[in-house]
Amino acid sequence: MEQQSLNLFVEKIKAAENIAVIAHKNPDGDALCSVLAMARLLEINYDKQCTCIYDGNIPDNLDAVPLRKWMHYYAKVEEPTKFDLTILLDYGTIRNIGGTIDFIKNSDFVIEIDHHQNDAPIAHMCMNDSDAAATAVLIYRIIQQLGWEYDSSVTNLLAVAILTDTGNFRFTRNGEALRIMADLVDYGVSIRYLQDLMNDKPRRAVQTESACAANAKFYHHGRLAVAIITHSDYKHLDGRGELVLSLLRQIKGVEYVVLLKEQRENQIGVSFRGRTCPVDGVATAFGGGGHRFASGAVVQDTLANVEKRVIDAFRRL
Ligand SMILES: [Mn+2]
Repeated sequence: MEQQSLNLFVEKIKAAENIAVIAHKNPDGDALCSVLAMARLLEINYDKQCTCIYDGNIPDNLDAVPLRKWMHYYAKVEEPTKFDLTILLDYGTIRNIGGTIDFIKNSDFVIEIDHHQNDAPIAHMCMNDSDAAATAVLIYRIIQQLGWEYDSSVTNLLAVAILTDTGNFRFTRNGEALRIMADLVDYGVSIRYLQDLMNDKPRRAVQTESACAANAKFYHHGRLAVAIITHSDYKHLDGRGELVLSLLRQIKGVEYVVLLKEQRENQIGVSFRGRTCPVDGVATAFGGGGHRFASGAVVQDTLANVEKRVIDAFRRL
């Protein structure tokens, strides 16, 4: 992190009367836990009470993370509605922001801290690095550079963020996330405890997701697995349906996994996963984005059409 940016960051925090902390819509582990960790860090180090705001749904398996109750659904935020400073974390692109966009637009100053590839950042100041395995990694760098104090909620939150965004370290491309996790474990974090905390989903969610995996179809000599969650089952899905994706990824010969989620009529959420081949290009072709091996898009079309288009897109890969 550039010292100049960090100095301005601290200056803005100190001067702000009210601060919002926001991440992408339908927060995953990194988005949710980075928001909560940042809010707690500003409380510990600067005595600031931040407003943590989200849009969409928070997965059930993240219900027990520390400080979860600090998250406010955007439509229910009453006071304040105008912020001196917004810290925007782990959002990717403006398309992923959702209903919190007005808070961001109305803020006097916006600072973003993100590890997504993003050609059009929207903040006044960016502390981005797409080589970081998670946004929580960037927060840990800030803690170290600024010598911030932290506590066990912060370390547990950062650990959950890193575990979820790296797929339990499967997606790391360098040792940084592992070195940070080593520090967190030395501090007292128990990975087993955190895994148990996340493996505590409603029965219906696990059964819906395993049935969805069981009904998947396979194309292109078994290299592509396509699973579908229809609208009536969508409410039982936990977050993005990571269980479906992880089950199908375990099948011999499957290189790509695609999960189609009928969020509403003619609006299909698509999750792409690549085992060893990248899927960021195909997500971009569908108007989405994300990471090299884990990406997604939201497509306005019928379920049947999106299914056809997906099968066709992978014909050439
Ligand atoms: Mn992330």
